[in-house]
Amino acid sequence: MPGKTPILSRRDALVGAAVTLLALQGCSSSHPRLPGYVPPPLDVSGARSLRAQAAAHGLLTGFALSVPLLQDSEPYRRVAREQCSIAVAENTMKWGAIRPTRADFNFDGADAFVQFCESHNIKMRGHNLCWHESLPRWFLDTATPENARALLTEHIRVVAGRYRGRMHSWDVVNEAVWIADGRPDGLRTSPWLKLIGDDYIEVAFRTARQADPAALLTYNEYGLEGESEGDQQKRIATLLLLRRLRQRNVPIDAVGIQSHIKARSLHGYGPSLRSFIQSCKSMDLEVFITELDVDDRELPSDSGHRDAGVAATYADYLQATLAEPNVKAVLTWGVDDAQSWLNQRSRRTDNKPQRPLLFDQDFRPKPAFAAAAAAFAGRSNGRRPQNPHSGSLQDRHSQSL
Ligand code: 9MR
Repeated sequence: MPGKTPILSRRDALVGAAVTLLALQGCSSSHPRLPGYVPPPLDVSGARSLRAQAAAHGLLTGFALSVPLLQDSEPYRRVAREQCSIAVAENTMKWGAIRPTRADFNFDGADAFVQFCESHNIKMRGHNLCWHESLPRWFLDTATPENARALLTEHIRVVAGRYRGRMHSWDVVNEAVWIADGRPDGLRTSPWLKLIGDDYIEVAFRTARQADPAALLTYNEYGLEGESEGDQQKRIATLLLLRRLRQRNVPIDAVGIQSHIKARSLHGYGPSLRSFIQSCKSMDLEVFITELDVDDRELPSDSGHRDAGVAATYADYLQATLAEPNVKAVLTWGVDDAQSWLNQRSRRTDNKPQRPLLFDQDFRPKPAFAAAAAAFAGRSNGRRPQNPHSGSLQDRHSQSL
């Protein structure tokens, strides 16, 4: 395995602790098909929930939720209401879902998500207002340099305005940096950039602030996490973008680090990501881990081993990021392994389903759950005392937890 460094041994120690914890609670990391396996009656509700453990350490936590599953599956709803203090709709608030035609907005799914969250005291992230993907066919066919700015601002005014005062945060612009497009500023030549120009990001944030002044406005990005040269370039381009926005007084409050990470990645996770998060702090930006999951394609077939490797990666990654006090929320991209997008988009060579999340296909907590809980608990050790006289953004949101 790559990277046999002190980080690995610390990680292995944490996983050992996580697995021991589960064993003590009556849960095994074994796979259901191993002989003698009995499905564990493990209770992770109440004080043992991630939501409770996160709150005790200054964090919000939860999942990306599928609205169709919220409507169809009671076990899914149960885990969501037990575990989440914050949630995001995986697909239901995207352009593709909300804008069937130029003239129509369909809020059925988004309203159902909001209704579920509000009735269970779960804060909400809105995802997303401006992205190069999930754009409806009519948009691609009819948007022009003449009408694109109005289409963007109208959409943000209507969608963010509908939920004004109710969202914790919006992903206002998603994935605007793409080094391979070769621009000096690192921006992606997305339809928005081509139609509006490079100030589309600024336009989106300013419109979102007007439409929903209380929500934390977030720039959400992936590929920022690792130690590779590509991730380093993306971090630099993203920081330059954030700095330009700050210099122009564009209203932005937070950065979403998506965190689609890999088990046993060659490059690991840690020092460079922490320094990125610290740079965000120096710009008075909060950080949310918005789409955490662990791709297990580099791990062997056996699911017990895979669950341990995935848990190790959660432990390592969360320990690194949660040491930074401006990290305020951790959301995984899905609830249970069976629903993960990775099982559509990133198949394993052995054709076994990936096991990237905190709950298995039967909604049983996995070793990764215990790893996350242990990382939340460990956060208090690294927390700095708060200055009660400071009125910073960070303090304001700590108070709202
Ligand atoms: O998980 C989402 C998948 O179901 C959708 O088909 C896809 C396209 O809308 O988007 C996936 O979610 C993405 C998120 O919106 C932005 N970051 C990357 C996520 C995984 O692709």
